[in-house]
Amino acid sequence: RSALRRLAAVPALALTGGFPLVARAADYTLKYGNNLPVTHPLNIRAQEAAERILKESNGRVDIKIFPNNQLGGDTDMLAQVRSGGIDFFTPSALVIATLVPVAAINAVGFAFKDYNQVWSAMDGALGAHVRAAIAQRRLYAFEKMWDNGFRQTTSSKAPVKTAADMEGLKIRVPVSSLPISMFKGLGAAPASLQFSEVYSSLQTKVVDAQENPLPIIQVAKLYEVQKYCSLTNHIWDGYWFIANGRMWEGLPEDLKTVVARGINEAGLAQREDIKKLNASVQSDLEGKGLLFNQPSADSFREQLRSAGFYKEWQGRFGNEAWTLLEQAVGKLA
Ligand code: X2X
Repeated sequence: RSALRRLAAVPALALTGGFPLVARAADYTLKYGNNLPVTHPLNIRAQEAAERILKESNGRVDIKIFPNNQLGGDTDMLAQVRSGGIDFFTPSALVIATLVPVAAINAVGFAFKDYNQVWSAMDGALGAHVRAAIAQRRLYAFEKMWDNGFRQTTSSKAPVKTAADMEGLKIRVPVSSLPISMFKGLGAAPASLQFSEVYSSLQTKVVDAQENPLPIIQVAKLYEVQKYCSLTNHIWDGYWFIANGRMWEGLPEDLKTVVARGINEAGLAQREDIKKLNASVQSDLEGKGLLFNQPSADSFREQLRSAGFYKEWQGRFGNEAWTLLEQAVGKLA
């Protein structure tokens, strides 16, 4: 449950003629947990948002950030934001899909061609459809999704040049059924692990490969335990900024406005950060020793089609969501 603190400092103020001896405690001290290192743009912009919200609420809303899986892995944080143990969480679409299945729709393999398609879909009808599904689980999803990025494949074994190179590959994927189904469809041997376990599982060779956007490979130092990076661009992934529904409904309207503005505008700035980072991150990672290659998507898409991946997920997501996706990206299968 969120700490709703009363104004303990009021009597002190009265005795000192309005000069505050004790800093006034916030009315709402809210906890936000996430799975990323503090150096990731998501944490940098969230910190800025927290400072802005504290100021614009005149000290009434104080958001405390717990980055880098301090409060547990994704599965734990998802449970905590549902129970009210924490107030905010930023699960990737893949992760919140364990609770709200349609949320994985943006992660359908090789669907989005570029960021224009991504943001017009996620800020438009497809995103609205997912937010409505999230609301049904008594979680509030802020309007603007934050960027994770296009996911790329790294390995300590060999570069992935075509779908055939996926055969038998021991690859870590997030705890989510869509990437499991997709990598099985490609012939790989995927294993679901929380992000908190990725570095060590690569280091100890529990798995040989993983897949993540380049900024994550950079801030989590995965280049230290991987050798090859294949620019597969297989999934576009983003973070939903979500709040516990009861906490959100209980917040006065004026504070809801301040919090939503702070978070949504920080999300838009974070998208720009990732965009800028995307221009330089590959050469930074090359400097750190990762060897890059750029496969064509054709063999992967072909393999997924013949494995029945698109048909299966069209059925699982339902025609309404699938039609919204295809309106944004064109026919998939
Ligand atoms: O766990 C991952 O791979 C990450 C960091 O991309 C997500 O949050 C899904």
